[in-house]
Amino acid sequence: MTNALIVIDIQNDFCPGGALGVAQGDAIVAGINALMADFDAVVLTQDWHPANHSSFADNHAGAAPYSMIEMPYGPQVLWPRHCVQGSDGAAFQGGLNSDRADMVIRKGFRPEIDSYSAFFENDHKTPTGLDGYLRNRCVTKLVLAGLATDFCVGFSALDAASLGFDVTVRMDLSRAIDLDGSLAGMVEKMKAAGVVLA
Ligand code: VGL
Ligand code: ZN
Repeated sequence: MTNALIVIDIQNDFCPGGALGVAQGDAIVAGINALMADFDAVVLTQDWHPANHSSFADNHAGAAPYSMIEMPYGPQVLWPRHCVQGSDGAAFQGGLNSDRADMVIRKGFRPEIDSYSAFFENDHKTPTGLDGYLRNRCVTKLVLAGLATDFCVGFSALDAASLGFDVTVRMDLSRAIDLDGSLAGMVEKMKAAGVVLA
């Protein structure tokens, strides 16, 4: 059985001091680096938005960060501007062993649609290509870790399970934004989907 470690969005903007800093987001980096040796494949994801991205609150006149809007594909949280393509905020956190990555997958680069999941954009239809990459390498077992548990890690885990992968989320090596109970909600969804929470 071929396994892959999928490291979600360990980027400066999701770490303390960043535009969308997750509490203790940097505390998981050493543990993730240490885990890499146990895997056949290591994939890193990078949230990678153009400046005019529709998930940025400041691209919607009068909209407050963390408010909700209705997009053609469903409800969408409006975020503080983060992970703009090529910015320091979008770079991997400096301690992450990015040299070990076999593959870096970027997501959220279309202005009109956000992408939490590493597999599909938020319309749940547009693929990122990661499923094809993993199948091509005969990967069947995935372990996910990173930022944030209740958004990009969680939605990636749900999609991976529905695509038929054997999925574990390392909760100890992930940290949450926790917006209005979003962490508890995501934990329930992951359990219901058969994701192993470790
Ligand atoms: C994320 C909000 C917006 C994440 C990305 O990586 O969890 N959250 N963009
Ligand atoms: Zn984003």
